[in-house]
Amino acid sequence: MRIERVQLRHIKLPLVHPFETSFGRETVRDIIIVKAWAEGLEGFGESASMAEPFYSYETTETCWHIQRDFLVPWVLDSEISDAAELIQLFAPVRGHNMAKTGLEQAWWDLRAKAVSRPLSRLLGGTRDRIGCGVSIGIQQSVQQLLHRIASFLEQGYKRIKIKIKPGWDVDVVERVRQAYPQVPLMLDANSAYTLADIELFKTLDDYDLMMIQQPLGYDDLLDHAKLQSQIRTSLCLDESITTPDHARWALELGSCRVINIKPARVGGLHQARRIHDICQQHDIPVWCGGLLESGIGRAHNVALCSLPNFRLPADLSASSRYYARDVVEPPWEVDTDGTIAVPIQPGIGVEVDEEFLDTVTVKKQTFSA
Ligand code: OSB
Ligand code: MG
Repeated sequence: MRIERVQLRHIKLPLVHPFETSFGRETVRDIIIVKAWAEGLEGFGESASMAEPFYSYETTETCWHIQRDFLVPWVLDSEISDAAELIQLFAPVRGHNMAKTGLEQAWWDLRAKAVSRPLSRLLGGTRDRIGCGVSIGIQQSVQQLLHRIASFLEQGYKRIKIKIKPGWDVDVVERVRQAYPQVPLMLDANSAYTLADIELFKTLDDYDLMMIQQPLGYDDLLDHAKLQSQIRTSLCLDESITTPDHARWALELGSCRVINIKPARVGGLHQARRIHDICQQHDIPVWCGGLLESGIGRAHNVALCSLPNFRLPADLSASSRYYARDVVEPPWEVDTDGTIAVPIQPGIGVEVDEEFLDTVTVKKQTFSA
């Protein structure tokens, strides 16, 4: 398949609720939506970057630069017959996985439409429904957190993930466990701690947590292995796993017992599937994380989650939990049983609302072969 035209748009989508983590507070999502044309078809992908380089070194500006000056010209100059070729084409650019993901996903959507298959099935997925968990940011008070947890459990979400940071950790977990002794619960520290905090993690062993995500350095594997060997609770890596090799290293070192896969973080669906396969071979479960994606990135995440080793609930919520209006039709809905249905239409399976996209676009550029 030869991509004939690519359009990049930087959108600003206001969040209905600010999202606070140990690294900062998000109120608007700055995302790049990628549209690509080939063989009379249109495909969409998303670079789920942030405005600031706090979760990852990439920003919306660096994504735009890397796409405009390198990736887009290369794509427009090439015949690409499978995703591995696309990964090879992009390989000279080191890192910049979010920039790569937007284009890679647009290619997958085109490919799935060209063969008239749902993206999930083209990837090798088998599930019809995906179990959803919810990731709850740091709140103003524990009272407010408990209130939000109650509301999400009522909506059917299957597990609760709460963000922690120094000063918002053990006491909060204690209060949550008092209120909800049984609820499947996990924590995400987004790299806010060091090995010097080991006693805190030993204390957290008493709270029957499903896992603790990325407690230590954002690019660390070794200290996580040391921590994992001294606590009972499973560690899960997010930020540290940016390539299939990192997944392999983490498993060989014993840095974690679970891996969170986000296509945006690892350079797209092909690399995400490779990490899924490596983990499956090691009998390590994976689950799909999120970056507050628009409905387009969410569609790619849903398709990915249909693969068999995605054995734990994803950070996938309904569109309305993030945005007053999503960029796709229909918006993503979570059923009362806490699951999202995998679309059966060809490609990503949702329609992109380009008229609405125009109203939230701050920059747009089209490139032709
Ligand atoms: O660490 O998983 C994370 C959002 C922004 C940046 C990092 C993370 C998150 C989330 C949100 O936890 C998950 C979602 O999309 O609902
Ligand atoms: Mg995380």
